[in-house]
Amino acid sequence: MPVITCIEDLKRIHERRAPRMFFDYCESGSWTEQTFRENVTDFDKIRLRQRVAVDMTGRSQKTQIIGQEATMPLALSPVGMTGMQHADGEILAARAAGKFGVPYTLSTMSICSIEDVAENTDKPFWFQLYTMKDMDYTKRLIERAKAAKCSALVITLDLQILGQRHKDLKNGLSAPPKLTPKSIANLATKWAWGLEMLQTKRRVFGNIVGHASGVTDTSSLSAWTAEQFDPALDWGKVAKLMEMWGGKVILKGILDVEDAKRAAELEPDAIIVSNHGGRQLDGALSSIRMLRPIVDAVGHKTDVHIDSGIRSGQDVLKALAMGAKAAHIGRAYIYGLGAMGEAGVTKALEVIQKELDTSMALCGRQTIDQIDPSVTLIPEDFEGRWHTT
Ligand code: HOC
Repeated sequence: MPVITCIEDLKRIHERRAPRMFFDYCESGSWTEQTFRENVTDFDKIRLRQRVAVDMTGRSQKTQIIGQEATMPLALSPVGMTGMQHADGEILAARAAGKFGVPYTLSTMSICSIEDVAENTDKPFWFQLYTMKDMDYTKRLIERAKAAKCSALVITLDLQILGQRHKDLKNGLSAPPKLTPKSIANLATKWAWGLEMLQTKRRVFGNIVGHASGVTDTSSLSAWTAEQFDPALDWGKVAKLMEMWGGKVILKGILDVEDAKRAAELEPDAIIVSNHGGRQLDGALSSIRMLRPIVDAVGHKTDVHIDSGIRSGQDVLKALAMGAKAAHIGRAYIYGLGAMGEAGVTKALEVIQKELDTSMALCGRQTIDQIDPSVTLIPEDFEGRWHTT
């Protein structure tokens, strides 16, 4: 087994181990992938400020996220089809997160169902909700999440319709994979993945098949998704969903100051500055560029989190210094899961915590509440010079 020292190492193993269509699903953005790329490269433009001769003996990354204890200010994002990156992927990721002490968010578009994850883990997890035209089905998802004792509802707002991802269309993405000459040739080289997949029965979208009317298999699922996601979602409906849930709520997918103000009026426990990992509106600004303007506008009313582009503890530190209360990772833990299951997710979390700990120390900070804007050096025009007209 190679020595794993960074998230990039896990990504290389994931790429070798998982079928091409699922690795590509993880590693793609929409259209030209400009936003997908800039989510990462914009973090590189921000620098950290080295400080010396500060006592570093009492270091800790412990914090609270929406009032819940956490080992570090990090949560695992909902990722569709996680159970295709590795058999039982959602259960394994939830277990790793639970043992590590950070929140795990289960996607509506998961392979393992809400009940599967609840029965096979011992820590509460968060549930991410996509809103369907079929309001009865949406309500049932909320009821199922309540019955599973999910400790927060994450409502995604930026995917009423799907951004086009060229790789998924070219690969004929489906779960389980359709057997075509191309996919068979690729699957034949992925025997470890295949052996594990043969040992589980969880190979279809567990929250949907057998629960949503008219869906009995997954062969027509992308068409079903396109037909069923609610294009008419508006703030009034968001307020109703929050009321139906009645517990802690995070609104995900905010990238605009006006939307952030509107979201904050609903008094969620947090909002997530996000462009869906660059998978939706290609050409949108990176999440990290929009973080400070949104924190300045609504940070006094609600906690502001960030996702999209976080691949290291240094990225987490930069986001916290720029006002985020927590960072959410998607690809960074999926690489670990695809590489080596639960142990890989744990490895991803350990890598990020170590990077965060060391970088905080080298910036002269022992605890999360000592992280402030003076940790970072930001180019003058980082958020500026963008005009709507
Ligand atoms: C066939 C899956 O969040 C993503 C997910 C949701 C995709 C729904 C369709 O891929 O960005």
